Amino acid sequence: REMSRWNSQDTSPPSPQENVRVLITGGLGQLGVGLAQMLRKQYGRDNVILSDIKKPPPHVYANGPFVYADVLDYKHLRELIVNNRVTWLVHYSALLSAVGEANVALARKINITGLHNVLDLALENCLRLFVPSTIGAFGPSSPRDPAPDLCVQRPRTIYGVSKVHGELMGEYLHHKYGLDFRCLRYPGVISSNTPPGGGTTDYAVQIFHDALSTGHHECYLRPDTRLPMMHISDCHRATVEFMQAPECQLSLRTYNIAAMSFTPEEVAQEIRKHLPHLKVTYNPDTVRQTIADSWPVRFDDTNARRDWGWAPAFGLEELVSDMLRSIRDKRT
Ligand code: AKB
Repeated sequence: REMSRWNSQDTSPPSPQENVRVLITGGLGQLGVGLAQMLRKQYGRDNVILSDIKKPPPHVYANGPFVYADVLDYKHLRELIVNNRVTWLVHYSALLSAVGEANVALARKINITGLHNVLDLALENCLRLFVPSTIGAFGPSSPRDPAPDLCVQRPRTIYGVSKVHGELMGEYLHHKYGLDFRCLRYPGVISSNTPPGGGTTDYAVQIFHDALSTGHHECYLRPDTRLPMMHISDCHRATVEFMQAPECQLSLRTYNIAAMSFTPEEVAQEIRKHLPHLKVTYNPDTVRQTIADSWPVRFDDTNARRDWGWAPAFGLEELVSDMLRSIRDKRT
């Protein structure tokens, strides 16, 4: 294998002049469209290509290039990378925690076989590769409050197992062949435009929509279930800043990033400051409650803050005001 050109001791972040060309897989999930928007502002509209296996809504076509790409189709993915002179790959295709438990075989295929394709192609084509990991990469035997970057990781979901596998494979290929692998462990991500799909933290998005529509949210987790969470704009900014960080600043290849941690009852209380009549009832479902109980309640992100300057902008108060305002704006 050829050594990655990113293995050289470059010290400056890639600039638009270096011709960054990004391909985002799984681009129609919760995170792809917003990340593409942020990257397009910096690198140009046509240098960021969204891809997925679904047909996008018209506004996605209108805002920049979109192509069909199935991460299980190695040859087609290779063609896309070569023909489009791709230099960065952001790999967002994955089945999340709850939906993964409902379809383990499919989750294994997408999250593990799909990842292997992407890793091979990144190595072959000297790409800078970003793969998200998650709070779900930890399990009941991990330290939970806080969970550090390096500790025991024995998750009990196929999603978590596939993410630990991704972290280890990427780091292995980095050390052995110089692959420029970069991985952030995301908390639950809260967004107003794009719904999450099939995760354990999804209630923390739905509660805002319910608060503004019916005024009643039925929560599938217990009121005291504390989990790390983050506003989507912090998540996008962390991803872009991390991708731009000079290699010499990275003492790790997989970092925790944190912003806040809250329970369903705490977020409901904060929403009630704006909508006093919000009613929340609790009907914990065994699968998602068991998953949540095995995840960290807080993330230690000291290394990300020290190495590449990570700092979140949104706490719980700012998150709640922003979510209510932007959902309201869309409804009017
Ligand atoms: C999920 O709940 O599965 C995801 C995650 C925390 O990775 N949102």
